[in-house]
Amino acid sequence: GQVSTLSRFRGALVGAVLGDCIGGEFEGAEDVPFDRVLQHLSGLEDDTRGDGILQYSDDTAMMRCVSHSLLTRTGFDEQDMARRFAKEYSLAPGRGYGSGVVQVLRKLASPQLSDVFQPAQAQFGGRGSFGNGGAMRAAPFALAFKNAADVRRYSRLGAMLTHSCSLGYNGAVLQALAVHLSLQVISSSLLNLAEFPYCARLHKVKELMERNGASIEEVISELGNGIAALESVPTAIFCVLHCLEAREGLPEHYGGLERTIAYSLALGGDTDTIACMAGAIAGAHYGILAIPQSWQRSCEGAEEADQLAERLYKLYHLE
Ligand code: 8NA
Ligand code: MG
Ligand code: MG
Repeated sequence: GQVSTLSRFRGALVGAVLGDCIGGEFEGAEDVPFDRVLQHLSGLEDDTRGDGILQYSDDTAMMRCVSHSLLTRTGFDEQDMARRFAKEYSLAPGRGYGSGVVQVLRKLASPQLSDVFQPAQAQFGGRGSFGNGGAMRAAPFALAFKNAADVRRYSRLGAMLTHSCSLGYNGAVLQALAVHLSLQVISSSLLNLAEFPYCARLHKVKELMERNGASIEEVISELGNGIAALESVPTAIFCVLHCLEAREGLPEHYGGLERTIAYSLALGGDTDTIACMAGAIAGAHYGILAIPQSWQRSCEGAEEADQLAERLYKLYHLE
């Protein structure tokens, strides 16, 4: 049946948190056989393991900051968002942040800082970070703004607080636009998101889709599974599109969202972040009812993400 817009909003944020929490298990692993993925996932159905057993990482920690800031300021406020990133990091520095971004987060904590974009610009000898840390937290921008131009503009600025390299912030724009499209139209339109310099990668996504049976190895070698935004945002989009239909190696009773998360983990590499991004896009497409209750219960922060999504939904309709 029809998936309501509210259900899509909830699916997007809850899907992102689940990808992060569930994907953390395999972060950095080289290749992850499907049976290990399925074993990990079926473990979530064990009621004796307790609620919130899987903790979230930097991906969700920063995405919460983005949501809270957009809600509190009823729009984008770079000072407020920067302050929230810095505070979150100082309260919980052990969430698995990238090794470069922590320098930015420390500088953002300084009350003397006037230009909140400056610390990011100083990274990596002035080139800025091309990591996927801007993209991993970009979903709420699609939930706060209605038109694509605003989603583009504010997701870019929000990413530039830590990622000033164009590959870093354009990855965030691509992720936010992918969620934006999934909230309203069929996901095949994701392939039209040829945002420079990502268009070559998106053409590869298209090619792999047309090959219809691409192996895990081919996906990894052609799209990547790393911490660079260029090697993970198009990969996440591929995971969603590839899992629109049933896939060999995955249980028949799995719906599209379960397939998407499982498949993202099987790629190995930066599994929490790729599953987080794919989870947001898939969640926006399938809606909250497609996400197993037991998975939601297992993940720290899933319930809060659900509430934040509902509040963003109200904000979105207020504009
Ligand atoms: P970041 O800005 O520190 O970038 C991540 C890493 O990418 C850096 O530490 C560098 O190694 C490299 N890098 C980025 N830009 C440049 C550049 N211009 N020149 C040379 N090297 C560069 O942090 P981020 O927020 O982008 O990182 C996000 C990722 O790191 C997420 O996956 C997150 O979960 C985290 N993380 C990943 C792993 C993993 O094994 N995949 C482990 C721990 C943490
Ligand atoms: Mg992480
Ligand atoms: Mg990661």
